[in-house]
Amino acid sequence: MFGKILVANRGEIACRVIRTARRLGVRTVAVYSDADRHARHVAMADEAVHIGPAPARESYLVAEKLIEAARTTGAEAIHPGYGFLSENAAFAEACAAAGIVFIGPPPAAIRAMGSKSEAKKLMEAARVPLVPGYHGDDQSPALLAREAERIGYPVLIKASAGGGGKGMRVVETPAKFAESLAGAQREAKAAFADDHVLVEKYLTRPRHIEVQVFADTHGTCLYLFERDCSIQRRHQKVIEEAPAPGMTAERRKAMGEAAVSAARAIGYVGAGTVEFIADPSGAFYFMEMNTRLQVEHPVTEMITGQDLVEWQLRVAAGERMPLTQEELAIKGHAFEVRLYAEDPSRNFLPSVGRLVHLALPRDRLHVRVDTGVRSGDSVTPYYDPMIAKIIVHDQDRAAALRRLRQALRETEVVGVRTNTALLARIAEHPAFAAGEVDTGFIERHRAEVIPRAEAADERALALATLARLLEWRQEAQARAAQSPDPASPWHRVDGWRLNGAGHDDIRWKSGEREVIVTARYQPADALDTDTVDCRLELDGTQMDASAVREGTDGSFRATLGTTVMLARVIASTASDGGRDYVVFAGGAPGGQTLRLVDQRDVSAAEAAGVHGGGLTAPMPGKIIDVKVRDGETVSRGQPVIVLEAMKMEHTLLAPADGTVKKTLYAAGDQVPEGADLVEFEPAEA
Ligand code: MV4
Repeated sequence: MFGKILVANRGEIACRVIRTARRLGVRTVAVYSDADRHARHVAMADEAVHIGPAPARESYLVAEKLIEAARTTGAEAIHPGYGFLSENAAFAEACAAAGIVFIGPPPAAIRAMGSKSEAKKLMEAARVPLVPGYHGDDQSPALLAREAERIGYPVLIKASAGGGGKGMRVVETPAKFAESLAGAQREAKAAFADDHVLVEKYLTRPRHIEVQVFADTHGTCLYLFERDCSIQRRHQKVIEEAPAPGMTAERRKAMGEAAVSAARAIGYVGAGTVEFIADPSGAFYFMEMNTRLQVEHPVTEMITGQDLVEWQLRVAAGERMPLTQEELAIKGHAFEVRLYAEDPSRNFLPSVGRLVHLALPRDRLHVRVDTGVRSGDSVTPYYDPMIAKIIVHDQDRAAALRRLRQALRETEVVGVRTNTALLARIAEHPAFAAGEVDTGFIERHRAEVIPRAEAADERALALATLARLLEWRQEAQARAAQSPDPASPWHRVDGWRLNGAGHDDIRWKSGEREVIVTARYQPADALDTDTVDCRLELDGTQMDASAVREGTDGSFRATLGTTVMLARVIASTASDGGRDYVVFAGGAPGGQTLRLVDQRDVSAAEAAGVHGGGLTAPMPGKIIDVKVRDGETVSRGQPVIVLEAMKMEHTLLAPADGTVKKTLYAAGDQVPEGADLVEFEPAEA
């Protein structure tokens, strides 16, 4: 076993690898960019090496810096994690050339799976099932059209060099084939500098089922069963589970053996995943192979009781795998959800900012949380905005789903917008509970699972008001303590009025709605900072309300009418300077956000990046497409600019009907956050 390894990654996967290495007595070297100087993975490692500026292309993607860091610290091996250089054959070769073990597959295996069409040829030879189709070198339109006829419509045209759904076109009828082919070839040329395409039978309502494989250097190759990753949004996995709902033992064995054949066909070593697409009948077909450990590997670990990073370290050190195929078995069911900093109300645009408050479910028997951040850390625009993976396990799918719902109710994030509500709505959805999962699930149920910016409910308004009143009491006590006259009536906070019972009006904004909550008090003789007793009036209703502070984290025990509950309300200052109060209390997962309205409040439009007459960059990135011309008339919501940031494409839309006066950047330009991208004249101007 290695004495010391370098972890060439960041975030949760770096922390996860370090955790296993530490358990095995292997010392660890972390690497970090300027943005990660104080990151969790740096604190967890035995030593750490600075590798450059925040942008990944200047740090985590610079092979020489990673190899130099391993050399100077005496690390014998490098674990690449996932993403970054984990599937870069040249990096794997550079490690070997430097006498450093690359913890992963041989470079030739990485290359073999790098091209879609090459991979399919290898799979065909290994008798791994492929979707009926054509992936030959003859790319003449006439031949491709004949092949489409042979396959039978609808067909799918895919870019050979593509991936992740890019460069795919569904063709329903022969009449549309030529035009779709030309479009797909143009797109493939533009995106991948390679216009080769393949044509396949289009599978409707497919499921994404992948098989974890593992091979050592002693000729053993086995499978650790399957994961269902069909719950995706725009080719980003959202919820993964193992085993796959409805899987039969026979099909599990067939898929496992097909996956092992695929791995053997390319001389695989280490952890790998063979992805299949399955149609409603259960027939499955090779899609692609990932030559790395995947984000969702924990669900496999939970149902098999194995630590796949330990297996990686042992196999890379030349050891045999710890178990045989016969010794592996499935126990129970596991789910993983990916908690992302993204804003559902802005088309799931990544949401960057400081994690003012982060409360994740406690690690315990049935719950595991893999994260690379802590409260106070920031989600930056430089890297994938995943906050944490929440993994649950129990004896069967229904029990595991109950654990997942509870874990999501315990998840609290303030400071960035998140997809918590989306995750909770999917987990609560009857179709999901019934195991009716396929890649179209989110789109099919979008009205129920994609949260809208809804106004906070009455309970949230009351709880936020109680929190504000408690805050006032603490502020008043602090002022009194610093005053030469602590008993002065000016320090009272019971809404005292010269000519009437004490009351205060607190004004809230939630969604498009503004609400005033009036709090009426009984005269109090002493200033008590930890309790509030009042009568609340809002929306024409009244309720007796009280709060007793519990702890210092914003928690309090509240009584609203006859209902008693534990609530937590986190106040924070938003990027536009306004005060937001996020209410977490037995209700909407993800919390409900209220803006405290005071006269200095800025307009919502200014906060949303639309000001004056233009469109601004919501985060730093590269312009990859300008979809409008100067002088063009556009309608509200029309795509105007496509910006690449945080490994994703973001389409910026026209904020209103109007005219594009001038586009200020061209495709290929790098733009900073807040840069004006378009001079825009709203129609009503
Ligand atoms: C398909 C398909 C339907 N029929 N191939 C999407 C990206 C890449 N992983 C392959 N993908 C698909 N290939 C045929 N012949 C539907 C998809 C697909 C998909 C596949 C797996 C997971 C999510 C998906 C989302 C949309 C489309």
